[in-house]
Amino acid sequence: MEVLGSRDILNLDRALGLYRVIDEDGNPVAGEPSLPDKLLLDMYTYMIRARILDGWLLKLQRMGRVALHAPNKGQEASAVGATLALKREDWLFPSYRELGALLVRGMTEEEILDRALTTIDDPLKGSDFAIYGHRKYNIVPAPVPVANQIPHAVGAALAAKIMGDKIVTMTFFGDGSTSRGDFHAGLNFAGVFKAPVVFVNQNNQWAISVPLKRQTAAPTIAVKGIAYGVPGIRVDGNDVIAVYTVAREAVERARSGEGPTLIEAVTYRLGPHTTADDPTRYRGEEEVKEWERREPLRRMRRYLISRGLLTEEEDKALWSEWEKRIEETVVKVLEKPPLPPEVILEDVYEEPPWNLKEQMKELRESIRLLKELGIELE
Ligand SMILES: Cc1ncc(C[n+]2csc(CCOP(=O)(O)OP(=O)(O)O)c2C)c(N)n1
Ligand SMILES: [Mg+2]
Repeated sequence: MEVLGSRDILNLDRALGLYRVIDEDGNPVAGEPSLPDKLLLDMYTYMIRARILDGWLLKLQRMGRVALHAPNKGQEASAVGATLALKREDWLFPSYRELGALLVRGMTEEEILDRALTTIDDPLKGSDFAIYGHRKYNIVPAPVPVANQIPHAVGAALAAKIMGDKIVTMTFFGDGSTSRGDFHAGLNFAGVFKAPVVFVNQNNQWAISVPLKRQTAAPTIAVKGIAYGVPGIRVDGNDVIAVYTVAREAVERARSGEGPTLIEAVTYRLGPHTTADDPTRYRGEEEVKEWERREPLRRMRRYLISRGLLTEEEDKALWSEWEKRIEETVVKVLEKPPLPPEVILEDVYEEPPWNLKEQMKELRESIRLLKELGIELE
């Protein structure tokens, strides 16, 4: 009897290794990658945009304008590289730390800021149970409970397969999320039914204060896929070209009916878990410094310059162009009015039932009375 039937699925080398295209200093590891120049420059630009926007969200939280932010710094390559492998009609099921992925899907800085500041244009109308998402770009809102998005992505992929739609779903989740049942149920289901889904694990070494070695005794996260019949590929998550290359292969595999892939993108969260966290309480400075040296933007910049696709001057211009554009967007969004209070009763049912209609009437009456009394609503 043949055991599992596929040598590819059992490819332990890929699940235990670390695929790289450029090294930590931006030098090609094994020959020049054969990707179009424009794509390489786009990868870098998306990462710059994600880095600048991330910095603003942090500042806006400190200014009391954003409730909470999960910093992305250091993880831009995984989010940007993986999502660039998708097509417009595919669906993304992100977590809360993938600004770059939202940008690649087409969401603008303005839309992301509208969400974070819950302005009148917030695409999720103030919902507290979701983080980022946008129907227009096939981005399903990231749920607050970690890993819930994994079975969602599997279910959507299976539905597409049953309906004959040639779409692929991609989901992001952290290392800590692999300890939840949703990860295991999701992978098992996807493996059995060959769901067209790409699992992207952002292994950033920490789940708040829990280090990877307390999360699992397995040598890698990627190896976990093998037991479910899902190929696992471990990739340098700070090498945007490497992430894109393996994601493109996984997306093609899914689209051609061969089933799911688990990608482990090895990366590092350089900032705090969220704006409510102090990482100096649980990890040393040395470790952070070590990973700062490996951060994805510096190495891609070095690679592009050494390949002659970018000059030092062009690089500076690119940064200042986006710094200016994003600052202008922040100013614009800060001036927008907040969501009206009525949204708390909207979007629950397509047609509101009698009790919600009654509550809406009462709410409007209260708002009117408060206004009459000259009391401002925040
Ligand atoms: C089911 C559930 N348990 C606990 C939490 C609280 N929580 C939020 S983020 C987080 C850590 C997640 O770590 P990881 O999956 O590695 O993602 P990272 O934050 O590192 O990107 C925890 C425990 C939660 N949101 N949901
Ligand atoms: Mg983590």
